[in-house]
Amino acid sequence: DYRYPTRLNCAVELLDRNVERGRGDHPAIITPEETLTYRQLQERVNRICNVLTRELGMVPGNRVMLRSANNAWMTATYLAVLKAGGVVVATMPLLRAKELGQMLEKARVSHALCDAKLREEMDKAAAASGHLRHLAFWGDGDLESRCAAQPAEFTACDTAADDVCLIGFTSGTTGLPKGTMHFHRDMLAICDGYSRHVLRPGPDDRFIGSAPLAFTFGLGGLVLFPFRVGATGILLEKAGPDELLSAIEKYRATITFTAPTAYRVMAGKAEGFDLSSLRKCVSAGETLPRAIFDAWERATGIRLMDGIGGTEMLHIFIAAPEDSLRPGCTGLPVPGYQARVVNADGREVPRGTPGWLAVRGPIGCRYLDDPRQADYVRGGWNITGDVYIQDEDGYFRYQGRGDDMIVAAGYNIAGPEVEGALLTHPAVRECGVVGAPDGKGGMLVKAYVALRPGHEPGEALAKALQEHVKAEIAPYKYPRVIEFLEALPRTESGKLQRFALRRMANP
Ligand code: 3SK
Repeated sequence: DYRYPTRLNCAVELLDRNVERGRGDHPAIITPEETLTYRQLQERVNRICNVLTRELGMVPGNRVMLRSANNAWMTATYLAVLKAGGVVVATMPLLRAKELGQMLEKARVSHALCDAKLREEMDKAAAASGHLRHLAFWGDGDLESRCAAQPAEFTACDTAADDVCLIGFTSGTTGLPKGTMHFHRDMLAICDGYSRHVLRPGPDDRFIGSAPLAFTFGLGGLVLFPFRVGATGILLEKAGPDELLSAIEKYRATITFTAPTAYRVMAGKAEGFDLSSLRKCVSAGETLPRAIFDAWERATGIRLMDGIGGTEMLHIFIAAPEDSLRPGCTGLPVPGYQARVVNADGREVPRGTPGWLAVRGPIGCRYLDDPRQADYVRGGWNITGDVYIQDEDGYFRYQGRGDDMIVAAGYNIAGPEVEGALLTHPAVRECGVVGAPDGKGGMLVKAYVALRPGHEPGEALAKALQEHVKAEIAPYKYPRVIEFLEALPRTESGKLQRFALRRMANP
């Protein structure tokens, strides 16, 4: 049941309650640099709240951008913004100034807190912003010394359960990010839904994973789910498969949250590590191929728990508990959610027929000032971009993406955005970007490029174009493969036939 009191501050429920209930001395977060108990984290959060409200003039409802890899300060600033009644606008560490600028403007961000390690792009975006008034950094001693001068007590803002507390950005198919708004109660609902009913963690669990806290998959799996039960989140700034394996061994992690591609690599290296602490492993962010499920089970004896979620719905809404999971299927709707497969008119199709996945539940999909709301939310149902089949017995089976998004290595990448970056290179006349099989059960970003006169196709130019994209937008979006064409397939009216490119890329 997802009923909450009308006045509710999720930071109080997730953090302060642990101290009140005797978990004050239990580790809340462990990082390679520091371990903070619930009491120590509460103290840091309170000091940041005081900096925000007394020094930086933050008032309830202000939007605060956060920019950092996963570490203790990122967690503390996140909770502090929530506790002080602000609205978190968390950003992926790899984003560039252009992408940050779009978010600053769209969300009318007034304050930003940033790890000094990532200051370069933040400074550039801040200089161009018409809304940002206060920017503070940690890691260079600034926020640290401001905090030291503030009291360790703070009375939480008396927020409503339905006050917006998070604007999570998701890349749209056009590459223009959509902001999805979430309430204080939503942050608890994912804990009381997916986590409680499917994952079923206990207070001695230690959660670990690779997703940034700016991605709600990471936020839930590494902070909200453990905190709801007084458990521990292990945060790594660098969390490639090797770092993850070493950290599972070192910190005796019990629950992992990462993408199938990471499990594939880790399965091949697992032999060299003591992974005996692991109990449950969650796979999401992209579809889980059967071969990876089998490889992980062979390597660890653990059956991967697949799931599909979305920034729009905050976290996973279809999954299966260990005792009813079925390899090859994503699972069943999380208790409290409904899912169905619909046609283009929004009508449910017969079982076994592919169609669009539609979902509704305790968390609504609310875009920030975006006309696409009417396309993606119909009658309370969020129409996801995924094509699914529902089996006779109710299990949902993934078929593919139905739009221009490419899901590669756990990232959602909008083909048109990569095209936009390529087109700013002087050699590129036209281009199309689609997903292509990576030969290991996943997808990679592939670009088809036609050149302007005077430019020669070849490896050197392909490399230059890749570097150019990395400098323009978040580097993980760069095309891993570039194929040169004389011209791109177009309709009579001149529209790029992306489906024809998709066919070429997926022979
Ligand atoms: O499936 C996903 O991509 C996702 C997105 C946001 C939060 C959680 C998940 C699993």
